[in-house]
Amino acid sequence: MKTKSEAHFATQAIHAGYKVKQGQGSLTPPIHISSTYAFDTVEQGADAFQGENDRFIYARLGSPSQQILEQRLSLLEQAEAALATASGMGAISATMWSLVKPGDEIIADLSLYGCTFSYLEHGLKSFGVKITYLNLSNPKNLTDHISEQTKLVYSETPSNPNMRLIDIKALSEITNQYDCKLMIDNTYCTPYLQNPLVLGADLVVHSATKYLGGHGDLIAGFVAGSQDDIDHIRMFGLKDMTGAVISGFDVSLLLRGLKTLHVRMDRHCENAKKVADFLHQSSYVKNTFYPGLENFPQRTLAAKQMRNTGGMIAFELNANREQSAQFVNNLKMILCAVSLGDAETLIQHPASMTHSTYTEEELLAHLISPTLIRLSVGLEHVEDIIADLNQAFQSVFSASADDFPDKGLAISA
Ligand code: 4LM
Repeated sequence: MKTKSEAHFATQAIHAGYKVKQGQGSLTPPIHISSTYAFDTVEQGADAFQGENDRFIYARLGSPSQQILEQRLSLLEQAEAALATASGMGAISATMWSLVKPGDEIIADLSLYGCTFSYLEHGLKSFGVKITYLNLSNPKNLTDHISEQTKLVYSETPSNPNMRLIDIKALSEITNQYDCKLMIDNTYCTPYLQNPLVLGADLVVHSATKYLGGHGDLIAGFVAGSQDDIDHIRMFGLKDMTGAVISGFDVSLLLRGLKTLHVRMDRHCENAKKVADFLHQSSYVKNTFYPGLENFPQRTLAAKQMRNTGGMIAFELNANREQSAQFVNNLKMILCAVSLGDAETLIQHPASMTHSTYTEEELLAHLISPTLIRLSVGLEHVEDIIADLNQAFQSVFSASADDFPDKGLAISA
């Protein structure tokens, strides 16, 4: 048997960071809910505050069960260290607030999760940080713009909701020439499918609410990177600025979710490929965006940096916005909900929901189509997922099926 640090992903997802003797033999690590930790003496407390011993101090700085989680997450992302937070937004905001100051520039990709966009646009910008949005799918756009003022380059890949990829290695070769960090949101892929740090990024963030938890019963996030960066984010962005601390109960749920991540992701990918093929072949669908499709424009990049093509699909119907909403409303098993990565297949209309933080003009400028539909393919039997999509197509389009004989016949929105 290999040692823990050399073990395969599945083994680390189940064992890393915890030995049963730490928990008096309990298979499941104990939940620590204590808010504070007692010292033997004032001197011992003083040393703890100076980082001169490894005593726990107060739960805003960590707890024994959080430490297990963080060790496991750092191994899965092949990072020196990780910091768990109360939400994905907690990880993103604690990290950015720790790394930039007024006058600095953040360059972000055009297409971002709605609340990340809102945080940059309405949060950091109003504190004097310059925010520039570029199409980072073309690394030349970064080369042409980056300067000494740029301290952070930020992107999701694939992007939420429109599935654009960015080349992590190519961007890191550019940021490495500056005093600038590359930060990647790896929520859509999880560390099972993609490791941004291995590809050259400096920091990776996640909404652990999604695939990592996997059961729609917690909100959490994490950031991983070098020990120095994580120490700084913990002691400043988390402790003093956001206070976005993960609860002991959510630590436990997340550790449970991680144990099955690899098995669930394999099935998410398998189901999503079949659903994407179905959508691609349907005459009711104008465009299907999924990295596993033959006609996906960035298929080569997907094969280079992702180990599989994931469970998220975006598509546009040969229909206007009203008919697209009607299609979603006619689904019977598939649930109309935000969030993603759960066992249940979830569908939503980004322009109305997750990305309603963008104005109509901003949606277009940021390459987010107002008629785009986002599908998080779940773990139900794939034939039932496809049957539900099919019956919703029939109920919306059957009366006018003859109007949609060919792919590519778009009715303008
Ligand atoms: C959603 N997303 O898309 P918390 N990064 C990415 C995300 O998709 C999200 C977050 C960060 C959705 C939530 C309603 C790529 C969230 C933020 O929700 O704060 O854990 O993660 O449906």
